[in-house]
Amino acid sequence: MFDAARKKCFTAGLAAVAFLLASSQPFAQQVVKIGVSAPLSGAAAANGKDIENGVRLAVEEANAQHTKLGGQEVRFELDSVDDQGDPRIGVQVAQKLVDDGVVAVVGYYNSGVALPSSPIFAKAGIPLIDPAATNPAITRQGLKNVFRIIATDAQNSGNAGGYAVTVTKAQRIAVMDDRTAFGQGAADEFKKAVIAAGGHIVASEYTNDKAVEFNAQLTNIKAANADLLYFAGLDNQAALLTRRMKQLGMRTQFVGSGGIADSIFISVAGSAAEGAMAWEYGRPVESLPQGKAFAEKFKKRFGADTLTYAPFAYDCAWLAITAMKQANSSKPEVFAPALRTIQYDGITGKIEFDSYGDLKHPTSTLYQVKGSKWLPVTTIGAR
Ligand code: ABU
Repeated sequence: MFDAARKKCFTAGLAAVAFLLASSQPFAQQVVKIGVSAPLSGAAAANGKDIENGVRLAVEEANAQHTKLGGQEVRFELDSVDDQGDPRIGVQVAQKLVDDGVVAVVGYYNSGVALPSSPIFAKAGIPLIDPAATNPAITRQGLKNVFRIIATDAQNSGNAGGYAVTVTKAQRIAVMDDRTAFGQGAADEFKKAVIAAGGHIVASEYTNDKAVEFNAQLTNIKAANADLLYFAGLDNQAALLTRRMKQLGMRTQFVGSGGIADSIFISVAGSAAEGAMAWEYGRPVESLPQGKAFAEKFKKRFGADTLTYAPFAYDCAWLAITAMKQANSSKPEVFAPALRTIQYDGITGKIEFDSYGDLKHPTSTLYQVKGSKWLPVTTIGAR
């Protein structure tokens, strides 16, 4: 009898504790979701993972700082989707992020995915911050709250075209692209800049982004006696192209557009990588004040070096979090205006936006492979 009473009392106590815990919910941490859309599977998965991990690191740091908004501690949560580098999937998973209640999104890797997906966030009033996709049109769609913290292809490939004529003094320039929204646009910007600088395009070729064989194009480029080939495509394909150029005994200087100067290119190209050049967005991160520390903490956290875009993705996430802190709110309609006027010292440099949401002071850097390493040659601002 005595035991039964004790048991009843114990059960009632448990119920009271459960009630207290439940009723304390209004004071629990508020969850703030930051979305990521990137290719986490398929050919570009390593670049997509790099972007995702950049954001993950920022989110973990912000949580360790016990960030408060509106007087209440918040917990940032990464909500990551795999857009597979496919525009159709990109649109579907963009809607999923909106439905999940993300307050800001870091994306994209592929310009071809960013272009049809970005209007979904604009319509929902959610800021999109782009760490890697560089087609100029992404920020020229008349959409509110689309930002990009990386030079556009008009800037990067524009710099490349001018430099090829005026500094490299290439006399006979060939261009090849992968027909993606990125590659074709970058090739066009390069050609415009070459012609504006008084240079000569002697061959204009294209492939598709899945191709692994380039005999027809390289035969034409060789026949045109080109002294420089500008390839607007991505790392893995660029590496296969340089291997084939070497097999064909071509002495044409290879110059890549953004998305090539990474360890994937070096490992796939092998000895054909030596001497290759590529124009990449921004300054060499390790030369920037916080770059070395970032590289060390990234390696410690993920056991691997960053590929190319993790520092940009990290800055995108911190930019969103900083705007929330400045506005003291995680509501997109409240903190988005802070993004438009923000002045932020990031891992990748000073971030400040023009009226389109692009960098006010973009830069790009020419790299060359020497001793199986990409080394910076020169950094220049936008034309
Ligand atoms: N900017 C290099 C990544 C590829 C793209 O923009 O589609």
